[in-house]
Amino acid sequence: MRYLKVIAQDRSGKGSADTVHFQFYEDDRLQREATDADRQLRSLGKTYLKCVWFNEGEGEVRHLRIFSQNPSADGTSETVRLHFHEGQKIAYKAAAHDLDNDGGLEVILSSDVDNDGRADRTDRNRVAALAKQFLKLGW
Ligand SMILES: [Ca+2]
Ligand SMILES: [Ca+2]
Repeated sequence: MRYLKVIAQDRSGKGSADTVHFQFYEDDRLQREATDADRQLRSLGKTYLKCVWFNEGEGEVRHLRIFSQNPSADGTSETVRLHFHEGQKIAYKAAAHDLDNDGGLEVILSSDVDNDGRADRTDRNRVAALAKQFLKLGW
């Protein structure tokens, strides 16, 4: 199974994340690493920073694992799942579904993904943006 691991870090100790790392995994083996200097990953990194799920210093305990599922195996992705991890534990999750397989995401399941204390439309927009930006990578 393939997934993308996204890690944000507050390396300068200013109380907000300043660094985003990306690790592409296949069957739990690291295939490729990248940063948000990679043009393809810049907007995904920006959206992820808005979720305020980051580590102090160079920690990696908090991270996002994002992957797609295609139950009908027709070559297009029907579901994108987002697991916000605290170590091996999933702290919270979100998902985006393309029900009619037209490339648009009709159903967004989301809690307070950006950790501002409210679960609202902004959270669903962030999940939709992360899902779309992830699908563009074709991973
Ligand atoms: Ca659709
Ligand atoms: Ca929120």
